[in-house]
Amino acid sequence: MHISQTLKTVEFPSFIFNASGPRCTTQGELLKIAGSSAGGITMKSCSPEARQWNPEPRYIEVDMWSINSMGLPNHGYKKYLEYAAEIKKQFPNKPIIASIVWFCPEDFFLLIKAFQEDKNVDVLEVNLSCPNVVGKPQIAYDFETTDELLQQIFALGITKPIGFKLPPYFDPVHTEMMANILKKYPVDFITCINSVGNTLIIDPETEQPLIAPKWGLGGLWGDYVKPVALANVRMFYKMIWDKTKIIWCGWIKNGIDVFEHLLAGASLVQLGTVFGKEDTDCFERIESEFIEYASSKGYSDISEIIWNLKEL
Ligand code: RRO
Repeated sequence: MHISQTLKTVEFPSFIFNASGPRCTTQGELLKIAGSSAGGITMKSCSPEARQWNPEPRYIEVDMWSINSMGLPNHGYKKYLEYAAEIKKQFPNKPIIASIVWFCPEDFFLLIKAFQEDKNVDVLEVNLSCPNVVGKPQIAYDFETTDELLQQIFALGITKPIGFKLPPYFDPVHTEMMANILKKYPVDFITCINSVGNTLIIDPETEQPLIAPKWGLGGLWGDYVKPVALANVRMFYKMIWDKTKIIWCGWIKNGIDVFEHLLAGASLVQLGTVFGKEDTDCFERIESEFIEYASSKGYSDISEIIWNLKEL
């Protein structure tokens, strides 16, 4: 089965790798991903200065779902430049994706320039959808601001593959509004979707929310989020397939989930919760489950599956 993929000029030996989220904050965690069968290494979303974790409990997971409010913990962007140098030294053939978060314009452009100019980072993923920082909105729900930001980003003269991590949209009219903005710029990829932001789960026994930060509100993943992710991938692909690739990030438990998302239009796949739970073994497991399932249906190349969803 042919499972390599490219983003602009960057080659991924496998289209399956980690999402910016669990187990990608420290240099040790990142090196472990690089040494696994993951096709690339996504680093934790970073800010200009280091940030601490939100207070506990900040993450609860059961079989069907997880809720998180980690709070964008990271070591500050300068550390991720150092980590990227070490990863590249040991694993020169694995692409490194820097995940950059928006706080205020000056800091944001400083980070984008730093990763653009760095010789070790291969791909820039701009996170426009973190739901867990008090007082900071999920930018990609504000279409006007997103348009202005993209205009300013591309004015910097970006040459590396660059993409944007989006929140879920629940109305195709909104998907279309965002697609129309993306189409104005040379966007190489979008990552669909971030968690469903600002949800609340209550424990009736204790009469408390399950997580502490932000009045109990947090980002939701789960079996019932997968159809939202699938719909976002399908609708975006329909609107922007000719110029922008889609990375799917959205509750993958097994190889068949991966197969479904390729059918909906994803070209690459990021693992989040499952990676948090199983560690790097999940990359090999899910890749071989996918290969077994796709081969049993007669496919020999992922390009034959992408956007091959049959109409009813
Ligand atoms: O760190 C987090 O709390 C977090 C981030 Br940056 C994000 O983009 N999405 C999410 O669900 N959690």
